[in-house]
Amino acid sequence: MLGYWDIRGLAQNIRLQLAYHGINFENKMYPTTEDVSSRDVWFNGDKFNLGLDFPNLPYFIDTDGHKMTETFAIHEYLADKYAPDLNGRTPEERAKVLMLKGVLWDIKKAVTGPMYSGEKTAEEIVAMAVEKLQSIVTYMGENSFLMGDYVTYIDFFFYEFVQGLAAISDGSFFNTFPSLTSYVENIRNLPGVGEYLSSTQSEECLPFNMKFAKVNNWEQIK
Ligand SMILES: N[C@@H](CCC(=O)N[C@@H](CS)C(=O)NCC(=O)O)C(=O)O
Repeated sequence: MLGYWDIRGLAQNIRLQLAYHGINFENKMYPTTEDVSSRDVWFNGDKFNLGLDFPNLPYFIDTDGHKMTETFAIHEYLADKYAPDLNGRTPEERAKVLMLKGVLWDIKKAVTGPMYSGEKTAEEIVAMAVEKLQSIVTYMGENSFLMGDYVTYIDFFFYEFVQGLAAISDGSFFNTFPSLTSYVENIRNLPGVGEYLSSTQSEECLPFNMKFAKVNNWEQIK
């Protein structure tokens, strides 16, 4: 079971990886309406009742009872268990995946903050993201995926990030980084992923951020 808010947020990347592994998971979603009390279902309900060591969202509870939180720990656990190459195939590759994880997390945090606070417009946020992502796009070059011609778990995270930026830029993000157009297609063509995205179970129609976010919120997605 994957637990998260009823948004894409930090969970869609994990949902995509689960789909890639062919796992038919329970997608537990906690409500986040504009009414703050809606979040009590998590904060005053499951949060401290599931036996999680470090209660947070997203969490993952495996069929054997193993329970965990932390987005990247979940990515790495699933990779270890179902497709270890997703963590990188050698110590050097694994180091690079970790490096990309650190860099992309910092950029995503920097870009997501203003979406919630409203201190920047969508255009300003995209401009900031473009500046920060230039090094990533250069690093990727003509690769099919971030690390080369093979997928790693950080691709699911980056794909989601790119999708979120495309959604608030009316596509201009892809004009700036045309190579990301084929990148997105490469992810969608991965086994399990395309099927998941086009299935009725797909959560792709969910908003990226919570309803109270000033940019990229429910209204803009509709
Ligand atoms: N370090 C955690 C951060 C998780 C986090 O910030 N979760 C936010 C949503 S993005 C939340 O609302 N958590 C619920 C809580 O604090 O109980 C991770 O990477 O998973």
